[in-house]
Amino acid sequence: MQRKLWEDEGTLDLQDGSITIHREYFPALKADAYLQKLGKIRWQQNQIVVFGKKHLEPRETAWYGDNGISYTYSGLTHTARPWIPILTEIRDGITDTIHTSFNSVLLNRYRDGQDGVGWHADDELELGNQPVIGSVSLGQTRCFQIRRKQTSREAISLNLHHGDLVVMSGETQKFWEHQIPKTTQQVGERINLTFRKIHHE
Ligand SMILES: O=C(O)CCC(=O)C(=O)O
Repeated sequence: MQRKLWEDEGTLDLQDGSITIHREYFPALKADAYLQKLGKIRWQQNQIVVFGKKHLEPRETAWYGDNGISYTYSGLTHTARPWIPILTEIRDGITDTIHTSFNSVLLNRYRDGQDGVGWHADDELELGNQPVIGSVSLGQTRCFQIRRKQTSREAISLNLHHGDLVVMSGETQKFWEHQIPKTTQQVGERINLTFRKIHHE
């Protein structure tokens, strides 16, 4: 059930979490150039196991980061490829803006409306206690939904546009989950980058 469509810029105060949206963080021409370049990296569509059954993820992904960084979700361990200049440029800009450092980035490529990501929280142990996640949207506008874990089925929807930056912080991953639902609307490619800090013991 859709409760609210958030189209503004600024911070969505979740009480036990915080999501800040920087609209057009990258101006259109810059965002166009990033989209074009990132379309050409080596994308892969992984097979995941959900409730014992194998599925292809409904999107393509790529994972980059510092040497030795790996990340496990949905039964898959991803080993980071070494940073490439376009990703360090984007990473360093976000770090300057929000004063948070990142050692990895997970990229998602939604080829059309049939690609998406289901309800989840980025709450894996290796992300630490109150992870700060910087998430860049490039390409087609898609709806990003959040809802409180367990207690409510109501979702807050945010349309994420070309060049927007979303920062999730505080207890967001502990108490909230998010998704990019599939859509029957005609939408083209969207690339999302989520910058993260992985802690390896
Ligand atoms: O594509 C998005 O905006 C969200 C991606 C996401 O939820 C994730 O990488 O964990």
